[in-house]
Amino acid sequence: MARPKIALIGAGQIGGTLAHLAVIKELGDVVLFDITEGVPQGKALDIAESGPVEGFDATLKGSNDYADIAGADVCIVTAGVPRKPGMSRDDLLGINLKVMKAVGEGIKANAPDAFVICITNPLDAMVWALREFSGLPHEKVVGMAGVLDSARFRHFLSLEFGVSMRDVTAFVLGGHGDTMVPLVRYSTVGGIPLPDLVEMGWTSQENLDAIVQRTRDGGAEIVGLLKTGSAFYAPAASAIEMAEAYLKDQKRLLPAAAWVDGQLGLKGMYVGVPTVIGAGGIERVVNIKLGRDEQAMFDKSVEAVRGLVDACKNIDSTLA
Ligand code: A3D
Repeated sequence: MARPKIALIGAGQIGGTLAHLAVIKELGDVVLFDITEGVPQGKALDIAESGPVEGFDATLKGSNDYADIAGADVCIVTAGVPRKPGMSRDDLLGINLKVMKAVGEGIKANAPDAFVICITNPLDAMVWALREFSGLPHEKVVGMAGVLDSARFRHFLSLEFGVSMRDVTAFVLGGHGDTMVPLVRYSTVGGIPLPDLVEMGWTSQENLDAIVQRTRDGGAEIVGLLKTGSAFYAPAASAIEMAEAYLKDQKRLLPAAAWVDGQLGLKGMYVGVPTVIGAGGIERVVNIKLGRDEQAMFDKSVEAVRGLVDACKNIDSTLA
């Protein structure tokens, strides 16, 4: 059986890391696409040359031609520009919307059967626009944010509790922005919910609140340190987890920016929710029950996403 084909649209910081992770995990053959000449070819060759040392069986190709993504099983989209210090994700909207148009048309023409994972910011609006431009089924187009935001939350919690990150589960919902909703009640250490751990004296409410805020600011913290771009190792690892869930039909329960139509009281929009990812793409949106405060935070986040989608429609009349 032929190896799956993974097309990475955008060969920048995240794109290169995605390529490396995909072949090390032997998820399939990789095509790195970018508009910049030489960069995808150089990164593909560099990673391919690590093959004899790493011992993976996969091919890599760099390209500036959409024809090379033909028949891809998975497309992961990072094309566009990242944040610089002082910028919000929303400041990227105008530039990256144009990029989504080109990418959406490229995928539509060459890889219409792919499972498409969008990473480009502002995430929830860009995944919506990418779906519109590509015309693919909603369940096959999804945004990566929740896995990353939850991973950040899990990392900070494991430091606080002095336990393995593997034993910390966490859920972050809503849009990928300042209004994201880390769900304390649904986050656990070895199955024990965080509010119980506060009662048990493992941490204080103040420390927990500070961790929630650090999670919300997790992207900005990295941007502030790097100064020349945004996070790329953890975002790439997160998207690879989603791609693997699809390619291996793992039915993983992962938070993702998915099309929600009916669940959580929402009608027809992309936002971060718990999903089941398997061979059908987004096979299920988990209709979790939120408490009153959680619902209020989620509603605020949903409004912020709606505002960004409206801004897209104002910029590009074909989207209205
Ligand atoms: P960067 O290293 O600049 O790579 C972006 C690449 O896109 C560059 O190589 C560009 O040449 C390429 N590009 C630009 N326009 C096009 C086009 N029309 N077609 C194909 N390629 C194009 O950025 P990065 O890899 O660090 O980040 C990529 C995106 O991910 C940015 O929008 C970030 O804001 C976003 N991001 C999202 C998250 C989430 O959790 C959602 C996290 C981190 C970064």
